[in-house]
Amino acid sequence: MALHKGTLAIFESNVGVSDAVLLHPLTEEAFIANLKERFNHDQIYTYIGNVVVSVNPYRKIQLYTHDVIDEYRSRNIYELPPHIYAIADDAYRSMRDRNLDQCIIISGESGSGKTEASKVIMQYVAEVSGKGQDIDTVKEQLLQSNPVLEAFGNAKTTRNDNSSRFGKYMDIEFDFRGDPIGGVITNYLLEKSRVALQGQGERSFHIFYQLLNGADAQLLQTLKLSADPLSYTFLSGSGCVVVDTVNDAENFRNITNGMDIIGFSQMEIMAVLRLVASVLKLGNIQFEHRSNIDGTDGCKISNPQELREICDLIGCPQENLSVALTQRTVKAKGDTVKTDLNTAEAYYARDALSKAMYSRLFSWLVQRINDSIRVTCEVRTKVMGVLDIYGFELFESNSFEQFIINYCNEKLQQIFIELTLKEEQEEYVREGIEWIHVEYFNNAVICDLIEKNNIGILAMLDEECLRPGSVTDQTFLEKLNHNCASNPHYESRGCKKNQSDRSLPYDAFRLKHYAGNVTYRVEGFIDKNNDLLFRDLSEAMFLCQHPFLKKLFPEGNPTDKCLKRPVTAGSQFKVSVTELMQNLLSKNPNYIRCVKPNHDKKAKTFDIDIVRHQVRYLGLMENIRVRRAGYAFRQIYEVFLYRYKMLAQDTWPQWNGEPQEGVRIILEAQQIHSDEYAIGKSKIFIRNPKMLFDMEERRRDKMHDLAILVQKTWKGW
Ligand code: AOV
Ligand code: MG
Repeated sequence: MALHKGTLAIFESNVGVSDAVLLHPLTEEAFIANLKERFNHDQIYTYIGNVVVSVNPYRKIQLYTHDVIDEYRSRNIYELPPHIYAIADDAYRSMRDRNLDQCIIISGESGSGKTEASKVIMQYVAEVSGKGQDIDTVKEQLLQSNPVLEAFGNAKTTRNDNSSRFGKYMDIEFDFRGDPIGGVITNYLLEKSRVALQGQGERSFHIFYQLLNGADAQLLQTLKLSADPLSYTFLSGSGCVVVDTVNDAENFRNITNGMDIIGFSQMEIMAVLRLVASVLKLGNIQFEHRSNIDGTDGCKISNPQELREICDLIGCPQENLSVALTQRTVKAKGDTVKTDLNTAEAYYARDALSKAMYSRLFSWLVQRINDSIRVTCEVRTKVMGVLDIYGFELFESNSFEQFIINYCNEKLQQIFIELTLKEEQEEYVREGIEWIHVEYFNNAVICDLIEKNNIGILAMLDEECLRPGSVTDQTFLEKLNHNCASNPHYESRGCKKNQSDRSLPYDAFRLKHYAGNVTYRVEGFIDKNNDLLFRDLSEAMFLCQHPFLKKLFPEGNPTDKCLKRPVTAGSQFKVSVTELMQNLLSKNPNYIRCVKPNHDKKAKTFDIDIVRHQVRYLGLMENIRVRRAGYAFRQIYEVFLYRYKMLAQDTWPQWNGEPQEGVRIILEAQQIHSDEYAIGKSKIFIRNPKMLFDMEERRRDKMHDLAILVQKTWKGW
C-alpha cells in the first residue's frame, strides 16, 4: 500500500487476513489459524468488522511508537493494518466531529491484555488531542491515575502478574475542540479479602511490597515498618513476595511521584502511607486466650507494642483500639453490655477491620483523584469512556469474589450480544433488507439466574442474610438448591439431577457461565455479602486523629444513632453494574476483545486449544457470521450523497431528486455491481469496505482537480 511507511515493521507486510470477515472459507480452524499466523509475525491485532481482536504477545513489540501513532491519526479504520489506535482514532473523531459520546469496552479473561489495551487507548488520545499548558496538565493527571490505582488495586495472581482486583470505568471528558479537560473514574468492588489472605503463589496488593522495598530507612522508621515483607503475617502466608517481572522499589518512586502530579499534597501522601502501614501491622496483632471469672472465654492482645505503634500511626487512644478488637458492645432492651470476644472472633474482627480500612482507603483514593481531574467549569463536554474490568475467572477454588467478577463479565457479554448481534439484525429488519438468521447463544438466562429480582441468586443470598435465626452458608446453598434446581445453568450435589456428580463438592454450586463452568464454594458467601463491621471498630476508627478516618468510617460517629442495616455487597454491586450497563448503552460502543495465547505468560507461544476455548465463549465466530451475512458499512442517504455527489455527472453540483435515487446513480457511475450494496429504507448498505476506499480516493483526486481549477480561474482574473 502506497500509504504505508516502509520503515515501520508493522506496515511491512500483511500476514493472513486482517479482517476476519474476509476469510475464505470461514471455519473456526481457519479463523484460529489466521490469528496464529498473524501472531507469529507480531501482528497481534485482527478485525472482525470494527471489533478488534487482540492476542496478548507477552513481550514488547514496536507497536506503540510516536511514528505509529502519527500513521493512524485521522485515517479511516480500514486504511491501515488493524490496531487499537485505529479504533481509538475512530472513536475519538466520531466524538469530536459528530458529537457522539463513545465508550470502549474491553473484555477477555484474566491476563488477556485488557488493562494494557486501556493504557494504549489513553496514550493515543493524549497524543492526538490538542497541546497547551492546561491541557497537558490534565493529560498528565489522567495518565498518572493509572499507575497509582494499579499500585493499590492490582496484585499478582496465578493468572496475571498485574491482575486488576477492581473494576474501573473512566470517562475522559473533552471540550468542543476535542481537547481533554478532565475525567471521572468509577471503581467497582475491590477484592478486599486479598488484604488478609492470598492463594498460594499470589500476592497482596502491589503497594505493600512497593512501600517496603521502595521507602528509604527514614520513611520506614516513621511508619514503624521493617523492610522485610516476610515479617508481616498478611504477606508471608502465600509463599510469594517477589515477582520477576515487577520492580517494586522503582514503582514506589513512580507512584509517589504520580500522586504528586495528580495533586496529592505531601501530607495526604503520608496519610495514605500511614494507613497502608497500619493495615500491615494490624495483621501482626496476636491474641491470647483469657478465661473470665464467670467462666466465659475472652482474649487479650499479646503484643501490645505492635498495638501501640498502630495507634501512633492513626492517632488512636490505645484503649479504644484494644477494647474494640477484643470486645463487642451488644445493645439489648435499652441496656448496653460489653461481651468478650474469644480469640477466633478477635482474629476475625482484626481481619475485618484491616480489609475495611484498606478498601475504604482505595475508594477514598479514587475520589481524591476525581477531585483533581473533575471538570469544574460549565462547558458542554463530550465523553469517551474506557471500561477495564476484571476478566472472567476460574480458579481451583472460587468464592464470592469470583461469583461477582463473573457476574459482571456475564453482563458485559450480554451487552455485547445485544449491541453487536441483536441490533445488527434488528437494523436489517428495520431497513427492509433481507437477513440471513444467525444463531447465537443468548446468555440472558444466566444473567437472570444471578440477578433477577426476588428469585435470582443474589436476591436469595440477601434474603438469607436478612433472615433471623441460624443462617449459615449451608442453609443458603439449600435455599439455592430448592429454588434453582430446574435451571439448566445451575448444578449442585443437593439437586436430584446432579446427585451422582462426584466432581461437585457438597458445599458448592456450579454455574454454567457463557465462558465456562465455575464451581463456587459457598463458604464465606453470607459473611462477605453482609460485609458488616462491628460497630465498636468503626467507632474506634471514627475517633482517631488520622485525617481520613472520620470520612472513611462515618457510621462510627457515636452521636449518629441510625442503626439502619447497610446495603449488602451483592446488592450494591448489582446496582452499580446496572448503572454501568445503562451508561454504556447510552454511548456509541467500540469493542476490543482480548485473547490469551497460553496460560504460562510466555511469549511466542500460541496454544490452539486455549485460544479456541476463548474464541468460542467470546462468540467471535458468531460475530464474524453476522458481519458477513451483512454489510460492513452503512450510511444515511443524505450524508452519503453529500459526500460523494461529485463522483457522478447527474448529481454534481446539485441533486434535486430523492436522495436514495441520487445515491443509486452515484454507485452506478462507479460501475459497482448491485450485489455489492443494498438499498435500505433510510440507509445505503455496502458489503465490502474496499469499495469505499476506492470512492474516497476518487473523491480526493476530484477535490484536487477542483482546487487546481479554482486556482487557475482565480489567476486568470
Ligand atoms: P488483563 O487486564 O486482561 O488481566 P493485562 O492487561 O494486565 O491483563 O495483561 C497481562 C500482562 O500481559 C501484562 O502485564 C503484560 O505483561 C502482558 N501484555 C498484555 N498486553 C500486552 C501488549 N499489548 N504488549 C505486550 N505485553 C502485553 V485481569 O486485570 O487479571 O482480568 O484481572
Ligand atoms: Mg486488568
